[in-house]
Amino acid sequence: MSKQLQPQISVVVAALKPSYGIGYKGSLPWKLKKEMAFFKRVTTNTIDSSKRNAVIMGRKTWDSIPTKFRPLPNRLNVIISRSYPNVNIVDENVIQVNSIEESIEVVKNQKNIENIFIIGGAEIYNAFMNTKNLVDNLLITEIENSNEVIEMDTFLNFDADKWEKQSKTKLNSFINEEVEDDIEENNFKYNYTLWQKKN
Ligand code: NDP
Ligand code: 14Q
Repeated sequence: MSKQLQPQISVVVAALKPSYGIGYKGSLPWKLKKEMAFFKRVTTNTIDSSKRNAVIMGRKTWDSIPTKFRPLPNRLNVIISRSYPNVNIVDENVIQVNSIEESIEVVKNQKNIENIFIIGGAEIYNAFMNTKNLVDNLLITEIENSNEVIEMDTFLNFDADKWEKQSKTKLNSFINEEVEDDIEENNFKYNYTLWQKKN
């Protein structure tokens, strides 16, 4: 038996450039079926079949997921709210916590977690990304739009100068699959990208 490494922490987000809009009225500004399937694969798949991944999200993002699809299956779901007690283990798939720090602590105390994915929304992304050296990777689905106006009220605070876009080879090996380029769906075009912190 080999010694366990600490799980890496990765942000997973789909954002519309150039404003990095991610939400509208508590939901997603678009419906992208293949992007949703990518999100599901990336956050679920593990190399080691004896492990699972953790997904960490804000209370508003939890509320936005249709009840029949939550908790997100085959993943440990960690929900952050200021109105929760310190740590509340609801069942084997759901843990409630009341801080960013506690969300990481609780996952690190669980056995057999391969990866930690921060899945939204804006307040949670911004808190994780602005805490130095907390996030290892950003998996950003960069969406471009074909000139129509998309209504958005929630934005990612993303400073591209602090992060370095990695090669497609590195992205493929990180997610353990060969991604498609320039996917077109519902008048949107998008690409999956991997970013790491600059030194
Ligand atoms: P969040 O999902 O980030 O949830 C915010 C809530 O999380 C707060 O109200 C609070 O819960 C809790 N919270 C936040 N920070 C802390 C903290 N430091 N300590 C304790 N609790 C905390 O909401 P947003 O409104 O920012 O984002 C939601 C939007 O993002 C929606 O439109 C959603 O569809 C979109 N989204 C988009 C994604 C994409 O990839 N495009 C992915 C995920 C979401 P409480 O109020 O209970 O105290
Ligand atoms: C899928 C959108 C997405 N893409 C990427 N690249 N990163 C992300 N973090 C997310 C996300 C998200 C949260 C979310 C999930 C919001 C939501 O708002 C309505 C619904 C879901 C959702 C819906 C599902 O239907 C079937 O399975 C589902 C899983 C998640």
